[in-house]
Amino acid sequence: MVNTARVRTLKYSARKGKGPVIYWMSRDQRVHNNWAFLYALNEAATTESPFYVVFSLVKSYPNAKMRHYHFMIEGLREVEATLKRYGIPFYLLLGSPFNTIPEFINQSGASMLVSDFDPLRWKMEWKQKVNDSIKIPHFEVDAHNIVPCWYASNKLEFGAYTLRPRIKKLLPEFLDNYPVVSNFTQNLSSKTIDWNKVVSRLQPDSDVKPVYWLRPGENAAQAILKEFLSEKLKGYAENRNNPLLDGQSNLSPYLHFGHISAQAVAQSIISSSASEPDKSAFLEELIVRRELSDNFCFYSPSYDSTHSFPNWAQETHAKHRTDEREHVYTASEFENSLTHDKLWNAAQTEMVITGKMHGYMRMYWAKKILEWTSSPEEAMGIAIYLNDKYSLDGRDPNGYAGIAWSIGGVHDRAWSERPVFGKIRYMNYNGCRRKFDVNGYVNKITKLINP
Ligand code: FAD
Ligand code: FO1
Repeated sequence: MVNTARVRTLKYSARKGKGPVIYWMSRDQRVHNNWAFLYALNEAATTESPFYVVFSLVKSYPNAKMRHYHFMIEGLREVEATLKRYGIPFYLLLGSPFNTIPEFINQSGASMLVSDFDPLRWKMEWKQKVNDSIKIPHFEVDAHNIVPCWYASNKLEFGAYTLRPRIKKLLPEFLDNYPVVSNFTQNLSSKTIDWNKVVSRLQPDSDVKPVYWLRPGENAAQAILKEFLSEKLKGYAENRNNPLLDGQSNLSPYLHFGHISAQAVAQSIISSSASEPDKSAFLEELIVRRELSDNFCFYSPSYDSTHSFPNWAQETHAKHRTDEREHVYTASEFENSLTHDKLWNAAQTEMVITGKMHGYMRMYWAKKILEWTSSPEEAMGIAIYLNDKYSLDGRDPNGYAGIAWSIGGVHDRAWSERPVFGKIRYMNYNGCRRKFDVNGYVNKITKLINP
């Protein structure tokens, strides 16, 4: 029922007995359209074993703030309620997975562990440590990519142009239909979670407040998708790069936390009646660009450092390292929108206030950080720090790839050489003015500050 190419064995061990099958939910925090969930459920059903879902909530997730924990926990509350309806126990474990998961496995007498794929280093470290202290088989399922990351390519891809043909060829095999969960319910139950107590024990940094313009969770994600299909897909190819229009889908926080399946989104786009140019423009981003980011993080563990830049970019940065910078700002000047450039300041303010900067502005935003810092290393550090701290969709492979593209030419080619940037693709204020009404965007953001 689950294409075996989506599954890889992280811990070889014979499965003994009929103890519970555990789905350790982490990246794909949803019940429906989730291949990791379905694989574990099916393994339990075929051996008449109990099926439990667990989530290990860590206090110190890298640079995560109240804004992110709020969005995620609201989504997990919905997961708990949905699983209760299916009679599937859901356990929220507090602490680092390398302690909580082995402990839960021992206490529950589990016979198999299933987790969902995530190429981020700290996630892979979690799993390595868990594997070192368990004796049961551990399978990992790629429930995030349409074409499983390790199957689409077994190496670091140079860019969209090298990964796209591989994905296109495999799509028909992996755009298969999800089985419906309700055929597999079991009538077990788990203690209802006291979420207020969870949040008070978590005490996440409240210096970055939750946002309320996007409702978290699986149901809200479906509503956002429905609105995109009916209101915004038409004209997407044109509108998506204009920061004055609300032309993007706003799906990225839901995709980041796994509240919605990219495969299900793709299937609804493909079957919609929108024009080919609009559909292919969106699918290029949703499938090729997004799955290219996982390829980048999976095969380039230094994805959050300049070591991940291609050689031509490393050379050009080395050559221009001592170029005179017209402006140099500190992290706090950037963070507080205190540069000389009102357009850049507006983009930063949009991210701080709403938790989501417009996609076009993200490129300009990151490239100017390269231009106005004394080194590419410092630029990477500041861009990642600010993006992870304020963006709802931060701490994501798309972010590390997007910042490495902007600052280090990852997945891009060399352009005509100039000071500071060297051959890294350049973007400037006048280029933005040619594309959209800069003052209109600045005014739109100013209204956010004084509504
Ligand atoms: P839509 O235009 O509606 O796109 C739909 C989906 O396609 C997105 O949710 C995303 O999953 C995917 N997608 C779109 N553009 C890209 C892209 N360039 N690369 C990879 N996938 C893409 N995306 C994040 O999810 N988290 C981040 O932290 C993040 N940081 C970025 C930083 C920089 C400097 C740059 C240049 C890009 C970054 N992106 C990031 C990629 C992209 O800007 C966002 O995915 C997009 O703006 C999210 O808004 P949306 O879902 O409304 O976009
Ligand atoms: N994943 C977990 O398994 N446990 C957590 O406590 C957790 C917290 C968290 C906070 C902010 C954030 O942006 C992501 C967080 N994640 C957590 C990971 C998330 O579920 C995604 O899997 C990855 O960030 C995407 O690669």
